[in-house]
Amino acid sequence: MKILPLSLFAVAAALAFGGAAAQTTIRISHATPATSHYGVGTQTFCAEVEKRTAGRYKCQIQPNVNDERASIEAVQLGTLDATNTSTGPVSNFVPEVGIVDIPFLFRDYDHARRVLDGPIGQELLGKFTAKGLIGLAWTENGFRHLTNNRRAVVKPEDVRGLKVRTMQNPVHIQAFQSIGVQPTPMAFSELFTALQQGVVDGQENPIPVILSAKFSQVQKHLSLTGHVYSPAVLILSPKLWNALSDADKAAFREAAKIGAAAQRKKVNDDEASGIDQLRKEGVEVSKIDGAAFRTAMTPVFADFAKKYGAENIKRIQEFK
Ligand code: EAX
Repeated sequence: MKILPLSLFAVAAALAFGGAAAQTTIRISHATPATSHYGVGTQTFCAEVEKRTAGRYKCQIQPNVNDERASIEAVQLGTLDATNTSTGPVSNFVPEVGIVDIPFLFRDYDHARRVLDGPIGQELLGKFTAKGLIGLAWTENGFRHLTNNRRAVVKPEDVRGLKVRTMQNPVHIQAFQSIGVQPTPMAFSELFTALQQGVVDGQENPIPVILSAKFSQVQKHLSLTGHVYSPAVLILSPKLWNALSDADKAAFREAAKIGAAAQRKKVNDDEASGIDQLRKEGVEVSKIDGAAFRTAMTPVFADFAKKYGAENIKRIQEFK
């Protein structure tokens, strides 16, 4: 028997069953549990896609697929249709995106969200296309904070010599090195065990991730460093995107915006209740001297300005 490509098979099946519209299942991954901010955002996106295409598209969501770099690769290859991922590994694929990973670039959530939803964010999404990826919308991971098992970190000196897992992100690695941290880049999938076994002393992630990954079981200290905003992005494979009609493309874009809003709301909620929750789970929480951390990173900012353009950085900082 000749094996039909899946899409032809779907059409043939639809015709055989009286011409009902074919249904396509989108396989979409995210790194954290289904109940986390990524889960909420992805489920909302999927429900909206299904609704706005009258059920012609629906999702099969894969939570806990926690090697984000591998997911992006799979989307690029077309073996996975979509992923909702932090920008952690993204600049390895789309170098220009590294600019949004610069520490202390965004003042607060409002600033970050407005930049990403405005012209700068849309220009950056446009850069994905040449790399065989469709950047559909900015979702959100959140401001990252440092946890570790050695000591309460308050001042930049306190991080010297700490072995900290970072994402596979060149900007983060360089920034941490500049203040004396020993960065150990690894996939999120390896992190819990690495913390448990003491392979690294600490890690840094937004409150929603620290909560949903249950890091309180393996980390003693949380410092509210908020050292960098961690954007996330909904990425589609061109294979899926190019098969969509213009109307369906508009439906997907709208669905992605609604998904992003739901994900951001979950980040807000987790931020509001999460620190108390972590305290209850036995984590010691310290506030930090933010200005001192920013000053300690001054030399590395000059490097980032060279790499990404001082003007481009200023444009983000001054965006109203
Ligand atoms: O996107 O790898 C990370 O630390 C990410 O923040 C996490 O997987 C969620």
